[in-house]
Amino acid sequence: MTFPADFLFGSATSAYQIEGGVREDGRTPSIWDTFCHTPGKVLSGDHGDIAVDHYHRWREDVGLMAELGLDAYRFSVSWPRVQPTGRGPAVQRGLDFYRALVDELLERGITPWVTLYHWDLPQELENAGGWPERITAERFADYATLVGEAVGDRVTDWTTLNEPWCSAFLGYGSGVHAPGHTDHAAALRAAHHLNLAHGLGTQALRAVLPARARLGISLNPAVVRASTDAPGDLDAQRRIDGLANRIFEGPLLRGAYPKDLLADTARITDWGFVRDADLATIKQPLDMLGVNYYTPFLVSADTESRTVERHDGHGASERSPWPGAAQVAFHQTPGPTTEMGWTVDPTGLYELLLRYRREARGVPLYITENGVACDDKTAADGTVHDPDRIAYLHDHLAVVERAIADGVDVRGYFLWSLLDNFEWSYGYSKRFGLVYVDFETQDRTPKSSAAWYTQLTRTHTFPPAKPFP
Ligand code: IFM
Repeated sequence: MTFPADFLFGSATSAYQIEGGVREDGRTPSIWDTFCHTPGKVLSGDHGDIAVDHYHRWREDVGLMAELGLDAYRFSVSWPRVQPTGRGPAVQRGLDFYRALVDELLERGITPWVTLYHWDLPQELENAGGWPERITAERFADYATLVGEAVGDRVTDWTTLNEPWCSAFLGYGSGVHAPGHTDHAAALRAAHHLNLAHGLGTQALRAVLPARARLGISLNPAVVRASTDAPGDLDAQRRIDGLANRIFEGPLLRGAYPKDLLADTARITDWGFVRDADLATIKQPLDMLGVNYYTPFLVSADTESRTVERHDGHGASERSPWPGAAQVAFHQTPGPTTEMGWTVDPTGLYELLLRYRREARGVPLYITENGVACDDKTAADGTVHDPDRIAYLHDHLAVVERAIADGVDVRGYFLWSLLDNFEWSYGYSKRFGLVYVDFETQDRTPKSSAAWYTQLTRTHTFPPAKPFP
């Protein structure tokens, strides 16, 4: 077999991107509802009010997962659905949705992986200051307890946060994500309070979950490459590595923020919001680490002061998401690109797996997101043929296989995403799904990549694939 018999093949989604039903059963607005309904924030004025109607079609969707032969399904819980104001008791109807989903998954032999936070902060908590404020991390721990008590008897695998970098730096730095603020000091405060939320949330979960529970976090670490070996370019690489990676790895894995990061950002903040006990709280033992990977970054020193339009491939903004890095320029990495404009480069995933073998010694790794947006079209016979996605998946999974052969403890892969869905500030213009969704009728059609992935999940051996064009 190419992959070990117990290697987990799954797929992932997130609540706001698929559920819809935003005003049902007591759910209140999250920051993404507010952001989407603010003119000019999301392409074409798109929003997640209906999304792909998973809130009503979840049973059919679990049926699709079973047909695809998925071992596991990673989904996120909508905080404003289960605790609408972000404080106080849970709304049982909201929790019932997730209880039923978990039961159906287990019934079909699919292991549920719960993510507590994938960016949909209750608006009321944002009104009280949001992630730049410590209280939000404390609220998160209460919310974690509610979800842990509701499904902890049936869910073993938990991640606290998905991609806290995006919440902090796209949400409060460049403003291309909700809540749309452009304040670098607030972004750094948010990063710390997200780290703290992970620590407090992990403690809260451990207090209510059985001992078998496995807890972790999903990061979107950046593979940062310097355009030359010149000292200025290497310094740009170091700076972005600090802001993208070590700002999370430092406290999570070593219980300290990197000194160079503190120095790089000293003009923006004195980091006085970090209290003595916080770092020990954040450094909780991890049962697994989730790695999300799409594309590498290429950086150089930039001596010209100019508006950078492409900071990170997450959307254009006049404000960089990178505090204290005005002198860093981002360049397009050579190679073919996806519909997101992201360069296809599987070697970056291999580098990350080696990085975490070293940095997170002894912690099992899972790829909790990897996938590709393609220009998928329905053919006259109703099928959707997506050879480019097959090529992308093949090439990325091939490096996972290589890493395993090289002794890296990688135990699973969650393909982003199960369904075409709401791609944040790009609205419905980008399709990442294994399953094509007609956004008018909500009809679901598995693409040819779904058949390819099914064969892989069943045989643990690569079916044929053409190279990425
Ligand atoms: O759709 C997103 C997901 O919500 C977080 N990680 C990246 C994906 C593709 O942009």
